[in-house]
Amino acid sequence: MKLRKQTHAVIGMGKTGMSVVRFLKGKGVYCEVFDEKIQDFSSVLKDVGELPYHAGRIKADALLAFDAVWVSPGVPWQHIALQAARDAGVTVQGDLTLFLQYCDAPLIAITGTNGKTTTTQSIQTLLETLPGGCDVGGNIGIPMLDLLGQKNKAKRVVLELSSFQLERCDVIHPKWAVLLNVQADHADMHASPEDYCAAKLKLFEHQQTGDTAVLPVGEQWDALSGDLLKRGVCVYRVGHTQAPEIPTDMTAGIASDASTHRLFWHADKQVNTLNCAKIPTRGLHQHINLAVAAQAASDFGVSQQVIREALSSFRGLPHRLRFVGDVLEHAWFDDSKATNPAAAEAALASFDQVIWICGGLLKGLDLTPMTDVVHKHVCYAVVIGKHPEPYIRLLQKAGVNYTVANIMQRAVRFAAEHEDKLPVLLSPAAASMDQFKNYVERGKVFQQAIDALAKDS
Ligand code: UMA
Repeated sequence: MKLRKQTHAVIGMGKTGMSVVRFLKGKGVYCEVFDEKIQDFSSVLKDVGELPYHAGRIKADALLAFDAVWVSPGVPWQHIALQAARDAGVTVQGDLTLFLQYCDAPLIAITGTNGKTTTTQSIQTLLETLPGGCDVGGNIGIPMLDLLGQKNKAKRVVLELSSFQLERCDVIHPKWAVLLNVQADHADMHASPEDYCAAKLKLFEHQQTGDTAVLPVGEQWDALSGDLLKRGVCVYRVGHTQAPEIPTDMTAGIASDASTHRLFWHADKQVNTLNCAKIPTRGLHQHINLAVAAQAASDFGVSQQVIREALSSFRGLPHRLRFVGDVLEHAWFDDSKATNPAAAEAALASFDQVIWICGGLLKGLDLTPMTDVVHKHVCYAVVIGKHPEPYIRLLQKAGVNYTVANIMQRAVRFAAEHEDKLPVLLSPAAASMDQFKNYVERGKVFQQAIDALAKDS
């Protein structure tokens, strides 16, 4: 696409929109910006200079005069104005399309419902130890176009990609592509679960001989694996298995027997193992992400000693099943990033019994699949959020005692007062935006409430 001679619209002036504007303006391209929530553009535009801007609901015919429209991931792809522009033949894409046109470094791309950030960050940390290093961007919070503007670009790029970013990109061809899992999420943004899954699978559509695809174990992915193998793609299957020996049909993951969980990955056709007890962060789901990172690092030439040292010192990322202190005889864990039921289920299963703080914005998801895990691992629950009803129904069905606390500070107090001095886990199984700016703020408020308890005790 010859950018310069065209007119461009940028939709959504959050992190992504701002990076698109910076990029386009850097190339001397004419653009106008749209945002449906921002009313006062002065603070937003101070970094990029004056631009024509449009506040308020975007109408169906507003975009027809542009050659290209760049849409932020949080703006629904089915938005009526975007549909009208697509129908009229306007190029409507996301920042990933633009990024791929200008990025010439080998691309490692990570998608999945849960575990993307941990995997992406771990891979970047490991590849950064190689000459030429590794840049990181995407859904992790660093807009990918900002990587292109850097003075010292790394020799490799690792991108965390959400379904929103993938659905608004027609062609992507990563050298090393990972699908961690597909679990229920974002039912409010995608037309169907199939549509959500299809967006994630775009990662593999253009892979060929010389590329690597990492897929979960399980029948669901066998056909895709077969198809990729026929195209000459190297396919790794990863996940958790109950087996005393490392299975020959898996490349990386966790193998468990009655007493031990072993993280494994391959290098030069040799299997490498590490006892999970040596890894400071908890949760088999997190350890699988680390196994994928170890595999990526091995494939790209990081030494086995560096990989082992990194795994053995990994404490986990903030708000992801992180131990945050011992207060009033409870161990407290912050898993605020668990914004869907599957993520919370994995966190609960990493404890024998917990006091569970749950609730928030459910995004149209179904909590019923959590019933057995909640019954088995939750001793008592405290519900936060503006709409506690679905959580109450789940807890009743699971036969678990609960209190509705609504706000975090009260939830933390109720949890602390419980007679069983069990670990307390914030793992909401919900997004945070009914009460907080994002999951990070929710985690910080949780920590502040614990600190306040410690001070008063
Ligand atoms: N807006 C509209 N109309 C709408 C929706 C939003 O005009 O219907 C405007 C808002 O007023 C706002 C702007 O769009 O000004 C926000 O755009 P955005 O929601 O795309 O947010 P960004 O700041 O650009 O952040 C996005 C990702 N956000 C989402 O996918 C929702 C960030 O992922 C990502 O880190 C960032 O780009 C950089 O790549 C966050 C996220 O929550 C962490 N991701 C989801 C998740 O992980 O579950 C997918």
